[in-house]
Amino acid sequence: MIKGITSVAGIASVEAYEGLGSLFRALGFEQGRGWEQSDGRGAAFLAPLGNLELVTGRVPAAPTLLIEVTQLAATHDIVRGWMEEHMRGQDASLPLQPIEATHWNSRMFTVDLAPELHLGFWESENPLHGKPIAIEGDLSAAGKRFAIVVARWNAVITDRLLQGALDALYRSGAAKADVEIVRVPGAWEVPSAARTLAETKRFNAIITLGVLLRGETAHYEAIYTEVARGIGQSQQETGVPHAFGVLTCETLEQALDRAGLKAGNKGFEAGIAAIEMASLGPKLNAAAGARS
Ligand code: DLZ
Repeated sequence: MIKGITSVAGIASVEAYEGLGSLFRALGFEQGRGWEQSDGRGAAFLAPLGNLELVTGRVPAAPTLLIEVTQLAATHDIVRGWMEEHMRGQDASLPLQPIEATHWNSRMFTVDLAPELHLGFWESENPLHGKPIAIEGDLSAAGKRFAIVVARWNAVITDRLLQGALDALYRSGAAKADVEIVRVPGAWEVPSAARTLAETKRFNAIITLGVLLRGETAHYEAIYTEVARGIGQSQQETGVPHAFGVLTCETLEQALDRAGLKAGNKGFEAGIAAIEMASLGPKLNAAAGARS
């Protein structure tokens, strides 16, 4: 039932709030979905793992907000560089402590980034500590850019697929300005448009949508094979994830079932896959970097 833990830190000044956002992004936090109201706003920064620790007896002399990292010295350098730039002139002795050994087989440094924000950054001596069981993408589309290529042929169905894909993106936090929709004549044209978009490197993922009906297409298999191959090739050669939402159906009824009736909406599923893959790439690169 438990899904996650949120620690809320109130920041008194707007300047400090905005500055801290730049530091947390530089440290590699993933930006989550924020909020804004007339009397305040919030910015979320996501970490792959979290835990709530209850302590009794000897309480460790550590801040109550601890961030586990994989490269403590590099983290210390980033924090020091940021403080020198953002807190210059405020206090000659920066409230950044050196890295020290803890009594729990780790090394840690503490820092006061704001009067309300006392943090401890630490790294375990055991390289496997805190390692997630699997690396996987998350389902936040906030701050990511998507292109959707949708075929006009069989528009009664592809429009529903498009609505499904947009539903997935917007409900997962994508901004409307970050979603580009491109319409092409038919499924045959989907791969080349997807490739052109992917090559711009402006998008974190591409969603391809179309419907091929066996009865309507003389060389159904040949067309389908080329469309699937072209989309797959574009994904592999550009390195930009492409979600595959091109339906191949025997009948119109079958296609309708997959576009929001009996068998879900394949456009929605393609949208969710695109969101997940858009965040997986950076995580895989970060994991590879941490290992090297
Ligand atoms: C020509 C054609 C046919 C017969 N059937 C379909 C179909 O079921 N689904 C689809 O998306 N497109 C179809 N097309 C159009 C081709 O994909 C393509 O747009 C045209 O051949 C022009 O290149």
